[in-house]
Amino acid sequence: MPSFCPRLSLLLATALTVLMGCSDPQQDNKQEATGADNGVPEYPVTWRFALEEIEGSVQHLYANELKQRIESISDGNIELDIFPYGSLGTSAQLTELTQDGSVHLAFASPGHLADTIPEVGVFTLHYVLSDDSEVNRRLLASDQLLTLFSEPYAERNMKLLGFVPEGWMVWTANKPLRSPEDFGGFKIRTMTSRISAETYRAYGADPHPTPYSQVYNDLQLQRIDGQTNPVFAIEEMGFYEVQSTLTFARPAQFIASVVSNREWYEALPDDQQQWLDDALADVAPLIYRKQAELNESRLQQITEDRDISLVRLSEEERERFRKASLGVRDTYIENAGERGAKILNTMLDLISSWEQELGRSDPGDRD
Ligand code: 6CS
Repeated sequence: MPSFCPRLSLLLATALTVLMGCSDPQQDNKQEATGADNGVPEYPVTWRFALEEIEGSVQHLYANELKQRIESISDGNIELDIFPYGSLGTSAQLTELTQDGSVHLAFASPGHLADTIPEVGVFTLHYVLSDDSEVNRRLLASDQLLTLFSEPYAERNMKLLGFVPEGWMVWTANKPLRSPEDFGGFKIRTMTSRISAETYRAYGADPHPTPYSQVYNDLQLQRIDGQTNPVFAIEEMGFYEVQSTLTFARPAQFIASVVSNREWYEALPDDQQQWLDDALADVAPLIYRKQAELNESRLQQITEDRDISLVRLSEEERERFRKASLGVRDTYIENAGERGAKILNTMLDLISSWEQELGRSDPGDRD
């Protein structure tokens, strides 16, 4: 398993120098990436897309699909340059690079982003999403939800381009985690926002918010007892090599947002904006299927590679966690205010009405 930290800062410094040059990065990058000097685009132009995950991940799959489509829809006029995790910086740094226009497109996960945009912390809350994957698909694609989020992103100079589900969060540890009591004093690595830590404090755990690149070493050196991520990530980051048990409690899905620099997006010539919108719309339905396939095949790889325990919680066990998690919704609303409350309530209403409409909430139909 590679360790990203030491080379990360050196690479980051080098990459930033290359990306930003010596003059005004925002002005230079806008002009360079729209190709619009004196209003006339000089093709091809290159857009930079920064990922929070390594090659082979869901985000990398998504970026490759987007690259294929944007390059074909634009007839080769747009080129997409993909920067996997480790080549530019941590999630928080990628958000800064997007805000200042050094990268044009990026992934921004709510678990890291919620200190900057408290409203997105809703995706770190447990037992909000449906057990029904079709309901969640509708929710994440709904215009109503995207509209509610567009202002909070815009206020931080980002344009929200869509939400991407990456699979259920799974707990890894050296023991089964069947009840909130099992979390008592348990040192769990969480993503870096305060609300991500609160979610586990509610179970009595001792949260350690850290960047993704540090998790493997912290597990190996037993500075933490466990962590949580979707299966594909547990495999590709090697976490399963240093943990004995995977507990499936389906508390939340890992949801990432795809963002761009807001000013850059708004300054794009109409045809470029249309190409981007069309390419994003093409990739959205595809990634639902691809992430599910990837999570499934990676679980098989893990079990073939190691004799690891898989623990699947019963509905009664999940219900105890759900009850213990409810107080964190109040903390979320305290942080995210009225807008956050509206987002949470809209999500709960939409989920409940689609669950009723589809009438498919039995566990057999779940992801
Ligand atoms: O746990 C994390 O920090 C990371 N997990 C995934 C699956 N993607 C990016 C994120 O930074």
